[in-house]
Amino acid sequence: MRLDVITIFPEYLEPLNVSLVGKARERGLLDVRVHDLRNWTHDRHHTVDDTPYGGGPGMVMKPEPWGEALDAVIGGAGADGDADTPHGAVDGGPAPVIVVPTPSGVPFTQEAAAELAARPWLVFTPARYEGIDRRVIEDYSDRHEVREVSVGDYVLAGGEAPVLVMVEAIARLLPGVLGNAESHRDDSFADGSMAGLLEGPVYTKPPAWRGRTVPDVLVSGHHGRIARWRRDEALRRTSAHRPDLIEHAVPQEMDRADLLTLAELGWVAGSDGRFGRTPGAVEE
Ligand code: JDE
Repeated sequence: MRLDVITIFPEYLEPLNVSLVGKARERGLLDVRVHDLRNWTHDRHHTVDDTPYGGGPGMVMKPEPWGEALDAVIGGAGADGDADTPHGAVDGGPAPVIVVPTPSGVPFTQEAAAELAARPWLVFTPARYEGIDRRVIEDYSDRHEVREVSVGDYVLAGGEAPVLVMVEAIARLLPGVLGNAESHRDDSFADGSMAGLLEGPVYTKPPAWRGRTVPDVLVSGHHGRIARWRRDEALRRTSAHRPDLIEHAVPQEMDRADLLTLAELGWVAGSDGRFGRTPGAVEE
């Protein structure tokens, strides 16, 4: 997979040289190219921002540097030079997805990470100031797949940290990046028996630490009881931290023990076929 990042702070992307992403690059699984947006300015001050039309606080990123940078990185002719297939590929060559981090974007989820991990080429455009002139997103959307994506409901000073977040979530899904020891089949939000639930607690040696022992069931060797205990802990944690995930769960996909544990936590399946919390239910 090829990843391009266009930014006014290339040094902010240094973490892409280390750890999981850095190793994936060393092993030739990822081709990461970081570009300085100011290379595509022409004035002596390398200006990338200007005051907003209509007034108001802050500055907006000018369209011209972004247009020149994206044309240089992607190629100016469009994905396929064919107006009928705006997201097609050049002679079967790779079509990039342009990913724009913004708090106004579509939420970035594990599902979005998996979709993007299946694409051969991603181009990230992290913005500073109040964002990028809207015409840039409109213009590239005519010829390419452009995704405005939010990594959470808060406002950051720039899109570089969201790029680091997304690249790490995407890179670990690429074939050959994770070893067996760290495989992702049981992750919170991944498909599988724990799909849609948060992970429960984990323990390792020593068996006693500061007077605290490991739950007996985990050292019992009873694999069925261990699986049941983990599932109950996942349900408890999800109920406490993310009740919205329980509310959207499908009761038919729960087993009898799940329903018993959820009932202890105050959740009952309603006439609408979804879980609801009984008034005055206990949290833990
Ligand atoms: C991302 N959650 C928070 C980006 C922006 C077009 C392009 C970009 C007004 O403040 C911002 C901040 C950012 C940086 O990203 C985040 C973020 N997920 O803060 C834009 C606007 N228009 C604007």
